[in-house]
Amino acid sequence: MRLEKLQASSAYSPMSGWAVSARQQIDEYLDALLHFPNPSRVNEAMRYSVLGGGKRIRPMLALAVADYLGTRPTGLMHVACAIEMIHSASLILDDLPCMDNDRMRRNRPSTHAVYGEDCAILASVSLLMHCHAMLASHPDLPPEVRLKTIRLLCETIGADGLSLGQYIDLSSRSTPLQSSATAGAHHLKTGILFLAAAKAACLLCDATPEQSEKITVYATSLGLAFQLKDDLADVGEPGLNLAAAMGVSSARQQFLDHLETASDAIGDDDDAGVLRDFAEALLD
Ligand code: GRG
Repeated sequence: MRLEKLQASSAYSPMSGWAVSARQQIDEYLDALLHFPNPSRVNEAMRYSVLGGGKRIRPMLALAVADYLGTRPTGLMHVACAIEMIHSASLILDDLPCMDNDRMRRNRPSTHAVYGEDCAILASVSLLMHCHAMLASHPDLPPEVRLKTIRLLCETIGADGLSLGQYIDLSSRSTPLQSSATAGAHHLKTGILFLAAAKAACLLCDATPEQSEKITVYATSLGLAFQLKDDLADVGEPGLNLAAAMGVSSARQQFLDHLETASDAIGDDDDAGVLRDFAEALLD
């Protein structure tokens, strides 16, 4: 399929009705999931980090995959929002002085800058626990789907997933990586959570193995393209940067290659419109 198709005008562009309404639904759902009758300081820090204006890309991807599969099962918003909580928990940790040491996030002070390092770490751990507990206890998710989803999320976060990606990123600051290893770390730091959002939607929507395979390739390529786009904008700044490691023009070409792979995976029939438009809006 030609790349132009992926870049065609988008009903799902950031300002489209679909995206605006999906984001609003996600924001409202997250707010309700993080309602604590007698909030402690840790609860406040959890709310501060999650409800602080993220783009909600990962939960929106889960909704877009479900739309592609033609169903929005009960429990989908729960799972989509659990993934956003994991994303927020990872950003709290990433901003800490022992990691990226960033006092600003989303144009406002990062969680530890407001609540202190102790409270920020506890908020991150509590968010991770909260999302697993709420999935484990969701009455409308069949037990097998609950178990498989929780396992998927644990593997995504753990020592072979996000945590490893972050460790590789941090260690690369003293020992620079080859570009092939940087690409692997990219997948673990960013792509893996895109993939988890897509796979979780496949689980809930009972996708066929063939559909799951297509969506896996699509989400993996999208995650890699997303991180490359970020790196292209950040060349020259400290930290792991694939565009800097491989050279800007090769990185641009690889970005287009990932888009093409994503586009080819889902094909060009009408059903794939939602995923095509989502990719176009994300990577515009
Ligand atoms: C135990 C959850 C956990 C994680 C441990 C700290 C860590 C390992 C991982 C962090 C990895 C990291 C910071 C990846 C960067 C991901 C990324 C591209 C963030 C920006 O995503 P956007 O643009 O952000 O979607 P918004 O603000 O829109 O949500």
